[in-house]
Amino acid sequence: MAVSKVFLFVTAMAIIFELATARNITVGSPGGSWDLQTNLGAWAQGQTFDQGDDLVFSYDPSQHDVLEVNKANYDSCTTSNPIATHTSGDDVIPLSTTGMRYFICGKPGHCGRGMKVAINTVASSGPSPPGTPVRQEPVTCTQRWPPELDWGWPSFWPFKLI
Ligand code: CU1
Repeated sequence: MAVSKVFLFVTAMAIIFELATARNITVGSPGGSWDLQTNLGAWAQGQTFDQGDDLVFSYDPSQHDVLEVNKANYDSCTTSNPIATHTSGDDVIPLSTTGMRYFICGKPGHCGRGMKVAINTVASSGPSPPGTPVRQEPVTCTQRWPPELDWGWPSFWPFKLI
């Protein structure tokens, strides 16, 4: 019994730790974006992408889109046969596995003008640095029913005996 409680506690702490360390990483931010002006290669060099983080592409969907492609198509800016196409302007891409992933803009000429980014996701490396936004999960409450049975008369009872 005591052992299983310890196990539950450790498991719960591990889950909480994972939630607290997963980050939303917006491409190009701060100071840039998924656009033609930002030096996305330099931006990616300065980032660490941990497994479990979310990659966010935030952009004007009338100007740009996001294609996930293989390395050959990334290198050659080939927009046909992408692995995935994202067009919402606020695309959240979970980095659920480690390794390289490649993203280019599918609009004519944009990839060739530098709108491309290669993301190297690594195994989670521990706590986020201070000031890094954490993902908030909704809190759910469990309510006992009936709620007032434990302590006395139900509140709808018209008379108090004492
Ligand atoms: Cu673009």
